[in-house]
Amino acid sequence: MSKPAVPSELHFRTCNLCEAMCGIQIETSQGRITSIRGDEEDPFSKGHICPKAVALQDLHEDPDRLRHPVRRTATGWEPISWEEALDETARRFHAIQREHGKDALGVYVGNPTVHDHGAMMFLPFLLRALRTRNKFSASSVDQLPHQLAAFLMFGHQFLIPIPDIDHTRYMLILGANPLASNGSLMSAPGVRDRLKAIQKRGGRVVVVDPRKTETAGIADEHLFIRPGTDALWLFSLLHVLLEEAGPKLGRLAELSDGLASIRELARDFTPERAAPHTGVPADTTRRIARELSASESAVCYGRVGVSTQAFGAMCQWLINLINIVTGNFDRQGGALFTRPAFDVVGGPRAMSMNRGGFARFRSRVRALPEFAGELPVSALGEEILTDGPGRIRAMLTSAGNPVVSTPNGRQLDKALASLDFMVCIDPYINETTRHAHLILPPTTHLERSHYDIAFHALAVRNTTKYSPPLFTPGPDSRHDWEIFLELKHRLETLRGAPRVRGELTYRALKALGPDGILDLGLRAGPYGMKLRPLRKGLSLASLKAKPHGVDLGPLKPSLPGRLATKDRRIHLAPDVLVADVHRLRRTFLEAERAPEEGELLLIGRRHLRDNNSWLHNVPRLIKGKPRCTLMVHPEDARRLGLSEGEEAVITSRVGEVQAPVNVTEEVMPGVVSLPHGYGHGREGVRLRVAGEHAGVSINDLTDDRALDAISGNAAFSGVQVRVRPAARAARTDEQLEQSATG
Ligand SMILES: Nc1nc2c(c(=O)[nH]1)N[C@H]1C(S)=C(S)[C@@H](COP(=O)(O)OP(=O)(O)OC[C@H]3O[C@@H](n4cnc5c(=O)[nH]c(N)nc54)[C@H](O)[C@@H]3O)O[C@H]1N2
Ligand SMILES: Nc1nc2c(c(=O)[nH]1)N[C@H]1C(S)=C(S)[C@@H](COP(=O)(O)OP(=O)(O)OC[C@H]3O[C@@H](n4cnc5c(=O)[nH]c(N)nc54)[C@H](O)[C@@H]3O)O[C@H]1N2
Ligand code: SF4
Ligand SMILES: [Mo]
Repeated sequence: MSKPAVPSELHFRTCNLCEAMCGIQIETSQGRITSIRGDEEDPFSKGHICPKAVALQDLHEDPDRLRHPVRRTATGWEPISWEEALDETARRFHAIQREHGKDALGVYVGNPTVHDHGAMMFLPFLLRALRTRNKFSASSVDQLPHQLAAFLMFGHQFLIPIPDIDHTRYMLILGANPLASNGSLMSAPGVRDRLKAIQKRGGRVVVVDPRKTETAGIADEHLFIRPGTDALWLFSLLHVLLEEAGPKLGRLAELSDGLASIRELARDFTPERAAPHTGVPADTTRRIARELSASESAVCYGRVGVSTQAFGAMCQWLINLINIVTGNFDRQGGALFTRPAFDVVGGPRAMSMNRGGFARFRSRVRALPEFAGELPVSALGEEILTDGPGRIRAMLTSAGNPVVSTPNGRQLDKALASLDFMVCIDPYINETTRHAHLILPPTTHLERSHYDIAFHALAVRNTTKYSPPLFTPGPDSRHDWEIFLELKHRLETLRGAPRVRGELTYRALKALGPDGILDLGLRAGPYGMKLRPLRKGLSLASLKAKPHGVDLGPLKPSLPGRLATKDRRIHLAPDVLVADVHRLRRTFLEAERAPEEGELLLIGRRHLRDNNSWLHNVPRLIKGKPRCTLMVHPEDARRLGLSEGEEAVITSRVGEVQAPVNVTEEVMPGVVSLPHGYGHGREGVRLRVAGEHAGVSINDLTDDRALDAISGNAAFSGVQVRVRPAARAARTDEQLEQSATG
């Protein structure tokens, strides 16, 4: 039984389950949690939490969670010691790389990594020690287009403009549902109130989404858009802004290059030509452009729905351009860069994230471009399954569940099952880790200290907060960062790296740990104590003295100082993006191809009580009405002979799944929606509760060949599918069988 590290019974910390960074207050009694509530004194979240916060306790206490490393044997999973597990991992990776080359090892890193400063800080050390080019992560099923646009326009992959939701008078939201997701690349706890406050100030919220989401439900206006056509719509919006009102760059005019090419590019993208494809009437587009332009302040924001599509990078580029040409960039009420206390962009080199880099090498099979040293995860399956030199034969995954989170999950299942050796750093035996030879489970969130180095840098207000561990981890447990460091050290030793230097680095890093690095980063940061003890400012110690966190004020203009391009200018028209516009023209304008009659396009969705694939084992969150349903518009349901609650078979190029139908006007005609993160019914998954609510995986339908051609990000939005009633399918199969045998 773990003992509380802090004697008092009230503990203040930050929930790390999503990007909102809610302050929570955890009450314990005799080493057990008795309640989890919102912390009213947290200067950022002011008491807000969502129903997921209680999962922190349930995950910690979950009997299915692994407490020590396990090895898969012919007769099942067997516990083994940490020493043995770490030694074997390093030894097998080393042997496989020696025999088949360094790229024979692949690595996939998942989303929870970004929610743990230890993992974030030590991952680069591990990746360097793995020496492979076959690095993949959840970035390429998520925000890679944002990173690419930021890198090309502002010079750093994490110089991502954040909507100033608390001051804007007009917010145009595309492909995001913050009421379910609690905001993304826009950490904003209590986002519903923040959106309502825009309306109370006399402003407007407009949502553009193929589904009338919870967020659309509280907006002033909702526009249906045909999935995958946002780049075309955004271009037509830009067209009106440039042709009617004219660009209003203000002081940014002096700092930007490429406006003339943008005007030229936007010339033929009229709302009238876009309308048949997007489904948004031309006069509505013109009106929205006028509203954006006339508003005292305004911001356009687009997230997963416009990032995970065939023109993802273009969408993020256009969104930045719209904010710039309306004069809302780097300005209160518009889109601004943050100024975080631990500065991953402008801090000392050793503590900063790399700025990015594009297409310096390509994947072996399909020649997809790298970004920041990573390859698109859509290529992972084929890199394992396609013979030839450089084929991946061993995998390491950490905090990821690519079998259900990345496209063509069945192919990846098959690929992972064929590996010579696989190791997963993960607390659960799930759809992905069941293929592992060894699983190395880390400590839980409550056994670690916590600091959001990523999300403070992506938040709608500058704040900073440190959370000490709530429970002391047992002697037989390891943090993610410790596992990373141990593997790095072992691999380097096996390769014969200089012994003394290797040992010294290892000991120094171990002694420093994430909190040591955090302290150095805070001191060196913009609010830091700068190693001069008498000067006031932030350090780890000063943060520890403020258990609710510290407010550092609203987002403020920071240009040109914050730009990271070599010439310190904004690149409005980067070559890579400009060159891609012909693809948009070819796809829509030149073909003049309107949507096909009867075409069905699949989109995903998130629910407030889900968190990607890994909270379905929490009984308090999964209970209630089944959520893994296929939303179908009544007109389509009628045409296809589907009725409420009936099972439907959904088929795409890569697979087929079956789910109950929910007939609803929430989705637009021609669009169907399934949530992602389900599909726990696969053999060998050890999630007892999730197994009872298994659902099916949308990523058994999404296509590893459907990509944003520029960034390589998966294009989940608008997968072409066919849908038929399961009953009829069964009947036809039966009839077919009868006629075959008869
Ligand atoms: N409760 C909960 N919260 C989460 C998560 C979770 O799984 N559950 N996941 C976390 C993660 S990892 C992330 S990245 C964030 C994501 O945060 P959000 O981006 O807010 O996530 P979604 O709710 O998926 O919103 C995407 C929206 O895009 C719409 N959409 C789909 N296709 C298109 C299209 O072609 N065009 C347009 N305009 N819209 C489209 C969908 O209908 C959906 O409403 O959420 C985070 N927070
Ligand atoms: N169709 C479709 N697919 C999608 C999306 C979509 O909108 N539609 N969204 C995409 C997005 S935005 C994302 S971010 C990805 C997520 O993709 P992934 O990151 O691959 O998947 P998760 O479901 O977040 O799985 C997290 C894994 O980490 C483990 N884990 C949890 N906490 C820890 C920890 O502290 N340490 C370690 N070592 N492991 C931990 C969990 O057990 C689980 O196995 O999914 C993507 N997939
Ligand atoms: S909104 Fe996110 S950070 Fe806040 S309590 Fe819910 S899961 Fe945790
Ligand atoms: Mo994500």
